[in-house]
Amino acid sequence: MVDDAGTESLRASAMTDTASRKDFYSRIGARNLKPLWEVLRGQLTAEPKPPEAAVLWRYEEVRPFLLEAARLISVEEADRRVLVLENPALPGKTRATQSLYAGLQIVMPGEIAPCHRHTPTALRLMVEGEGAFTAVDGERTSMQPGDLVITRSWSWHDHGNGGNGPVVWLDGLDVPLVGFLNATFFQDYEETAHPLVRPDGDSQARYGTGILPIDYQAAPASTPLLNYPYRITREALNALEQAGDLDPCHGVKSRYINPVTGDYAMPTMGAFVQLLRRGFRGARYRSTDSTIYQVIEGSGRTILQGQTLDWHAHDVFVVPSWEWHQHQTDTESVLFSFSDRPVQQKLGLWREQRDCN
Ligand code: GTQ
Repeated sequence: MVDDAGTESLRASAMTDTASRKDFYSRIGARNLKPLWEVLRGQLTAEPKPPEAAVLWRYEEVRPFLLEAARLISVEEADRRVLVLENPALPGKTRATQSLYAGLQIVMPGEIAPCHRHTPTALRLMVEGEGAFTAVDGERTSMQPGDLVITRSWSWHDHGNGGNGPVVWLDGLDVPLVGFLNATFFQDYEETAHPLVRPDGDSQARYGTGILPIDYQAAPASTPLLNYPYRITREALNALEQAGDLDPCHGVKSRYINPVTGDYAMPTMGAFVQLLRRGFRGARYRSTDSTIYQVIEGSGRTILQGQTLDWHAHDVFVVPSWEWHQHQTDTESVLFSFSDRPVQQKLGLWREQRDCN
């Protein structure tokens, strides 16, 4: 329908415009050129628009699948027997968030996940079982539930289980980030296990007690400590809680550090742990680092925009970048979490906002 002559001519010129623009785009496209004005606002968004979704994996549901996987495939064949926690909004991308990977790894009694190394950094948060160990560059560390174990970039590592039942831990790796930077290298070791060249507990004694060997000079990008035992972390959280060091959004929250430099334990992934007392009702908070949480102890919920994630011990969940959220607990709870915060902070990008002071 034509209302009047003016409108008709406007429409005609808009149509010609569209046609001639399309023609223009296709001619420049052939020369690998694109018009920025068609995409500018989609890329320079007013605020972060993360592609990942908030999501929760119930450990109770995943555990039987891990045991089934252990019957289905040997560790020799699988190399790493892991169920990847893939964000449903990033199908086929094998990642929990845009920048980080998470998975649950199961090792059965007597098995050894063979030795290899890669430029992506890995963290393990022990979930269940007794007798697990990781060896990093020839130093073994035994893993108890709640321990954080670090595998720095390009270090040889194999995992084993010297106990009588299955062991499961959460793997967190910066594979997507390192892949984005095209800096991925991977190498298998010629043997299943690296020879042990240092005694168990060596890195703890050297770097993890508040004293350093007198001539130690290195300022390594990743912590030289292999293991952050939960026994020690939990005691510290308790003491801080007793001291009344409570944040309205985070309860008692600390970050894992490289004891030599005071920086984050890993250059690409920030790891955090927080204690939320029973009946905690957190104030709303958001930050630009999409975060993967693992519930070490307790139960509660995280309320996001438009949905609530109910969590119990060992569940894993994702809070996307810049999404308002608040934590609440039913019982006293400890949450482990990790994100790409160190990278954002080094680049001057990280932001946070809170509904409290
Ligand atoms: O244990 O080295 O979940 O290389 C993914 C890749 C674990 C590991 C993963 C790996 C590992």
